[in-house]
Amino acid sequence: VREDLSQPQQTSVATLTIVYDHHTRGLSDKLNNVQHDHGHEIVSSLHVHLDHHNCLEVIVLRGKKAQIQALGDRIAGFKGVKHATLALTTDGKGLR
Ligand code: NI
Repeated sequence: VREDLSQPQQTSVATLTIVYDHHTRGLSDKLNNVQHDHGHEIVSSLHVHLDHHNCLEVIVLRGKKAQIQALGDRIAGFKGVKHATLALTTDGKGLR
């Protein structure tokens, strides 16, 4: 997997986990819009309402590693996103 991920053009699969406050003005719209705009890279997402303020979202991404990382960084940088972690793996084709 490490070998696969050393190539920026390699197809990778990743989960982006974010925790955010849905009361932050405009954030829910922004998250929704970016996921619609990147529908070809975003495979699925799971949303958990943690408490009155906080939401957890796990977004599954697939695409070129560099693009996936850039998209992850962009979402992580949205105002109101408290924590973001991107876990990269491969599509498994190069693995036995
Ligand atoms: Ni929620």
